[in-house]
Amino acid sequence: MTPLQKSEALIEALPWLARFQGAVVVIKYGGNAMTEEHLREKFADDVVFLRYAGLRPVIVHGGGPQINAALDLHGIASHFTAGLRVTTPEAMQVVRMVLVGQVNRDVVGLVNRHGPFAVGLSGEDAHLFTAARKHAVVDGIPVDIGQVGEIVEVNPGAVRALLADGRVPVVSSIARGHDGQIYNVNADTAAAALATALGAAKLVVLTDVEGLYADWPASDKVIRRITAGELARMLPTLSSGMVPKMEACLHAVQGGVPQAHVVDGRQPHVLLSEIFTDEGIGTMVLP
Ligand code: X2W
Repeated sequence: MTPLQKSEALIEALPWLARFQGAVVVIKYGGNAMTEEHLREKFADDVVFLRYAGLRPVIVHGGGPQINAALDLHGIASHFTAGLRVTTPEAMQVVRMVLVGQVNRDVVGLVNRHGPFAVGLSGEDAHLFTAARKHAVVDGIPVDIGQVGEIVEVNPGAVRALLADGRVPVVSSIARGHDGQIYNVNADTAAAALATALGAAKLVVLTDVEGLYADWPASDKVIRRITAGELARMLPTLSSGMVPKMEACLHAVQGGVPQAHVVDGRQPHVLLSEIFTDEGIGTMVLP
């Protein structure tokens, strides 16, 4: 790239810098998007870039594959129903240990290579997420999926305080219940609930697919833009892994977040491409 081309690439970001100055952007960092070391570092670089550019990024992380590996080591099998982990009390201990004790620490550490920005918290902290037991229904039949939670209340005070202090909150998707139990919450769902409660300008879900496919598996054509209404009609036809991600985007937009995106975390610097370029990337959900 010539110096002029570099300058032009920077100046393309100007309208977006102006538009998102001070804006809260909730980023869901999926476990599938964090498997490669060089991509992890680029993700953290992007987050710190956003922070220096005057946005207020908040990370909600997943860790599905990391939980699977740990459950394996403990000799516990992994089962999913409708995209959600069937969470027995013994699995719950592993889920919490991996998300809060391992993945959260890793993400905080990556961001903090750049300075004292990231502060990790579990959804249990300061009543950030309160959940009730989720009752799953598959083909009209109720299915017991254990300690999986549905968020019923978000208290974003601790996150707001960290943002006001210039920090980057890094949140694990564990919730407390009014009943004294702890709950495993799908991280896409948790990110959407937090984006809504914070009045975020954007929700960006980083995953390991290019976006929402128009006609999977017949074609790999990605839908660039979709309205909440169109998405709601499409939801029942989606594959189970895609459902929590697209539901999260739908709920965030229905909850007042102006735009929600599903982007491919396997692409380097995908976060910057999404926020600062005219073309955008992945699938955008609009009201
Ligand atoms: C998820 C929480 C982690 C998650 C789980 O136990 O795998 C439920 O399914 P990814 O990497 O974003 O998939 N919880 C209830 O969502 O991680």
